[in-house]
Amino acid sequence: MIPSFSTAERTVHYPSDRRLFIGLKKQIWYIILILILATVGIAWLQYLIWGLPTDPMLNQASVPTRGIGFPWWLRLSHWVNFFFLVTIIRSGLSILADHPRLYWNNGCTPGSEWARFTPLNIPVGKVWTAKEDARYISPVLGLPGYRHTVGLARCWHFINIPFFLLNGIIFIILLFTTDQWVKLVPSSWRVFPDAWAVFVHYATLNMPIEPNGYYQYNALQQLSYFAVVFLLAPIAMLSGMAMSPAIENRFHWFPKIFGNRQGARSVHFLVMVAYLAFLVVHVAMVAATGLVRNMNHIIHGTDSEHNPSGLYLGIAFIVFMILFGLLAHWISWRRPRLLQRAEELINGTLWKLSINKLKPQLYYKKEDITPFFWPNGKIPESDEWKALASNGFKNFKLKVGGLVENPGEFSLDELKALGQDQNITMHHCIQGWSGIAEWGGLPLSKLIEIVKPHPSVQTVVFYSFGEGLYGGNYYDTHTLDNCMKPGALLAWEMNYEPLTDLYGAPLRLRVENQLGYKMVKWIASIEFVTSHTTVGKGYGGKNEDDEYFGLLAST
Ligand SMILES: Nc1nc2c(c(=O)[nH]1)N[C@H]1C(S)=C(S)[C@@H](COP(=O)(O)O)O[C@H]1N2
Ligand SMILES: [Mo]
Repeated sequence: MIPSFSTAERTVHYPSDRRLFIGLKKQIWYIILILILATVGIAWLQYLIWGLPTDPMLNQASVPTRGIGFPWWLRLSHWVNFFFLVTIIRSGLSILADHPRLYWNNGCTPGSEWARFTPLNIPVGKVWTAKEDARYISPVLGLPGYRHTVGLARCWHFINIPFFLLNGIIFIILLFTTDQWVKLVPSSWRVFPDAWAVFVHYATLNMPIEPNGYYQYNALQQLSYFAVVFLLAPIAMLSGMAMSPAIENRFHWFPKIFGNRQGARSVHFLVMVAYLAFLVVHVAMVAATGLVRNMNHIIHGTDSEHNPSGLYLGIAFIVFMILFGLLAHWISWRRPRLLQRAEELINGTLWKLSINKLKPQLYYKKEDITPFFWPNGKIPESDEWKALASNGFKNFKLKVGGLVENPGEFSLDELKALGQDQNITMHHCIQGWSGIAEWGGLPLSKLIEIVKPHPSVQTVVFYSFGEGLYGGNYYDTHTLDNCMKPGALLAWEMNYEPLTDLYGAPLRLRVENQLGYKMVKWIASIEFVTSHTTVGKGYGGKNEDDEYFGLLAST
């Protein structure tokens, strides 16, 4: 089922260099080593010196009478959760591959990453864009896989999230309105020493007495299930939200929960690793501690040791997941617009009603400016732009038109005479990197005031001199409303210097509650229209048209 790529797509999505590479900083290996020594190592020491601790099950007086069994809602939400988790993780891997580096610093300085999934060092003395840095990931692992498929991967990731969340909320409500919480929530601090005792058993390969999961879990099992529900899920959500430009710009403190925005991205990744580790151990333990009985628990809700139908149905569910994976692959490559439209309907609507309403606040200081700022996009190759660039854009005139009372053409000097703001803000690229820079330029609100758009205008289109990834003019659109928000600028200055060619000279856009792809560089003209659907292919921008990015870029 290889998708039918055009030649241009093929070079992007299916490059000749498809090496898989996982590289961790030396310090990370030390941390992993210390973690192993502090758990398995100490367990062995304890075992060899003092012998096995008492199995907590031996101290147990009676079998619990509450929280027994596996009611239908619990079984259902378990499998629904598994389904969404797999889809979210697979699409998350595709997103990760688009900027295959993880950092703890906001500027994503090359070389400072603690983990990287690319064998390439960033070449010096040559422009290396974030898009060139994207890596291939097999479509067996990633959804949709291949290279630079972040648009479709985000569709899958985000469409699933509201349902994943809803399933979790229903589960928690039912957990606490029934007896079932008793089984999952530890009721005494004893759970910690007991869990350790169980761990020492496992780690030294002395299998402890397993309670029948129908009635209760062992202490370690209870603690890990509890952590998956009450720690991993909330941390995944919070770290995910902390990456949203709309949220980061409004609530400066929010990403600080994780140190900073890249800390949030790193934690988001580590949560995924924790989920995967849990999944592997969980499945192994289910198999090792009475597969048939355990499968009957979670499929039928019965405690039968002999009837294998629970196991068969469980396997059938895995087959269903694989078939769904194939369907998802087919949809991704044969019906991508369907996916894009579904994402806009579900998530676009949600963002429009919530975080997109937030107004950015300007709070970064000069000392926050990051030493590095990834470049992206193709420098214009048109003769027109080259001629303008060759004499410092003295002959440049920004054309502003469309449904306005006062259309006009403005030279850089004329624009500068209209006003200038200087803002220090964080840039969030859809690929995952960020950077903080100062931007100086004309507030869009001032320009809008002067040209006076017609009341029917909802959308502002920014056309570039440059081309998109697959050719054709780069452009993007913004709602008039977002253009009026604090920080929205037509910038001619970056870090107190005139904008350089690489970063978008003569003019580039800043709309701070949106992702980077909305911030058109090398702006040639601006048009006021009633709707984005009348421009280009009608999806709201060059990346929206060709790469299935979202119309709203608040997350
Ligand atoms: N004309 C044009 N503008 C563009 C792009 C592009 O490819 N062409 N890429 C966008 C993307 S994806 C990002 S992240 C930012 C990158 O800006 P930077 O090069 O200053 O980091 O520019 C945006 N503006
Ligand atoms: Mo980007």
